[in-house]
Amino acid sequence: MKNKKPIISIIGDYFVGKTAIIESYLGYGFKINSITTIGIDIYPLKVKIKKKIYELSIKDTAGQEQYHSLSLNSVRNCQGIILVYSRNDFNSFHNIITNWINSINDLINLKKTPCILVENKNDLELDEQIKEEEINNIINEYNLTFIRSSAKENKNIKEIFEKITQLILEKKQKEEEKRKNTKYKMVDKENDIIEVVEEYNNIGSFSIASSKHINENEKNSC
Ligand SMILES: Nc1nc2c(ncn2[C@@H]2O[C@H](COP(=O)(O)OP(=O)(O)OP(=O)(O)O)[C@@H](O)[C@H]2O)c(=O)[nH]1
Ligand SMILES: [Mg+2]
Repeated sequence: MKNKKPIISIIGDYFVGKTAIIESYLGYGFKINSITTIGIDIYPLKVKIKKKIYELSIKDTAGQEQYHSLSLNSVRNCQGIILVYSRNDFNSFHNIITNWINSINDLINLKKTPCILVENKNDLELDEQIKEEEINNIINEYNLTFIRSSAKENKNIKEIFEKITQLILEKKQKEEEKRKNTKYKMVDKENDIIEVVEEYNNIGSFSIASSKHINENEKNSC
């Protein structure tokens, strides 16, 4: 059995504040002149829920157009997704609903993947806002959790990472329940991740079991 941390991809257009959200969570402070992400940066990160600490691996992707296919590909082996748009950039919201979501959904089943939609830069006062109805349409269609944040003011940043961890734990619990109620048993298979197993060691980190279903006939050969 392989032990791995759950991987979360953070995705969205250029300049919406993806890196700022991660750095704000990690306590690195807020940079007005940030450096654009090139390729993918990986951040190890810890989340505390109900006195237990979980370890996650965050893939901070690049929003610039030339990196889009690389950023998209990062969702293939992840257990959760954080989609980010910026409150003052209607195009970044529009791109979530017209480009990012459809492209992600071509690669994985988004409705079955823990996913949070984040509207960042909520410290900015604006005359015109993205309509609630449009936001609701997309969150209802894809089962998304919606959070408004400000990396600048560190508002709702902790909540983003706590929520995605909770969603992953809930998914794992549901899968375990389903597994208990089936006559099939689980076997290990690399890169076929369908189960997240918590090992409550002293730091409470996750491990992930790679597994697949086999039927009764196959059992004997195992
Ligand atoms: N006012 C405000 N500005 C923010 C906030 N978050 C990020 N910014 C600013 O937005 C700009 C872009 O932030 P980044 O975190 O680099 O954006 P990104 O999404 O990682 O961009 P790429 O790496 O190019 O894809 C920077 O100038 C930040 O200072 C926020 O919550 N409020
Ligand atoms: Mg970045």
